[in-house]
Amino acid sequence: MTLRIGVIGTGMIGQDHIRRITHVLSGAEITAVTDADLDAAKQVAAELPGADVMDTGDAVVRSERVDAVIVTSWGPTHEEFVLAAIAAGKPVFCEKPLATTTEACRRIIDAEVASGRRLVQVGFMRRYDSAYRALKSVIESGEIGAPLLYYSGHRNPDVPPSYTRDMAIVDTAVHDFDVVRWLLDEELRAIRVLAAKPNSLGGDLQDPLLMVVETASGVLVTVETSVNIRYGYDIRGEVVGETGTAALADRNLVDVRSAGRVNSAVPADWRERFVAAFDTEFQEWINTIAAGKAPTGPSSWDGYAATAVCDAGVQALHSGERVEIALGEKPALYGH
Ligand code: NAD
Ligand code: ISE
Repeated sequence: MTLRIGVIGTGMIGQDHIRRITHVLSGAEITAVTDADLDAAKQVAAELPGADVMDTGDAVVRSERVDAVIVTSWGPTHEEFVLAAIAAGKPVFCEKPLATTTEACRRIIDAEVASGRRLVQVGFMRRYDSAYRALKSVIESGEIGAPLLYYSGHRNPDVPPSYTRDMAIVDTAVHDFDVVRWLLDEELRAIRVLAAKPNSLGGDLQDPLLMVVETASGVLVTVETSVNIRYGYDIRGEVVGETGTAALADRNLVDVRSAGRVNSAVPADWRERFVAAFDTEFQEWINTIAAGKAPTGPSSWDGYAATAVCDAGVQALHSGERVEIALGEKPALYGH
């Protein structure tokens, strides 16, 4: 069966996902699109012979020609569309964040639990990256002993003028929070945020930030966000265990040695760095949903937990204090 997908939000990442589903992956087609800017949606649909342009996200969800929904609109709109998909009993892939407040994430969890089955997957694509998957295997193998420290470096060459200081946490570090929960298989319990000497290229932005996050078992995680670093898009990760360390290696296929120097490329942005991860993420989601199974990727609980760390992180940034994270009990629908 070909999975018929409706896309809400045809901006930058919406178009990128439509491209991969239409031209790279198999088993799915785009049958409906919408955007708050309808002309933009029409332009995207012009390249998609089978796609209807709908007036609203709600119409996409309700369309009889849509089996599953992708939400790639702005973060504050995610809750409405995810709840609509759950109400319609349709699987929904929501780009990060699941929602922009813990309360909104809780409402999504409540609705999904009430529906009795998992319908929601959140777009934390790092879990599908081959280097991160290899790092997780090393940790789980016990080869480096129990993890004690983890460093997560998240560097962007630049950010748009609309990027605010809180976004270093809620838009950028949200990926680091999710991936460390997944790598170490435990929740995060407290966060402190320190602002370094500001990068003069970032205008008034407090950049870089250094976050110190404690896991439930006491592993200390440092997250660095540097979002004006110019040289490229660089994602670092290193775990220090009791008897060894393991780090994401540079993912360049070729090191060039010439004129007394070693040179290797750095990705330009998240699209280039995670292109294969996004492809794997969507192919696995399409295969699972088309087979009539529940999604197996990051859940509403994962989206909620990451947003809860972000909320605490923003509070910690503003207050300078250590802020605790209380998630409450995890519903049985989301496993152990
Ligand atoms: P964007 O601004 O390029 O696109 C968002 C689109 O949503 C816009 O075209 C806008 O008109 C549309 N929109 C807004 N409100 C809408 C509504 N109510 N109904 C329909 N359309 C609406 O933004 P983007 O960079 O594509 O980001 C979209 C989402 O993807 C965000 O949540 C962002 O955090 C996430 N994102 C994830 C990654 C990743 O690495 N996984 C990377 C970039 C963006
Ligand atoms: C962007 O929204 C993403 O999700 C990227 O993965 C991240 O690196 C970037 O900082 C965000 O702005």
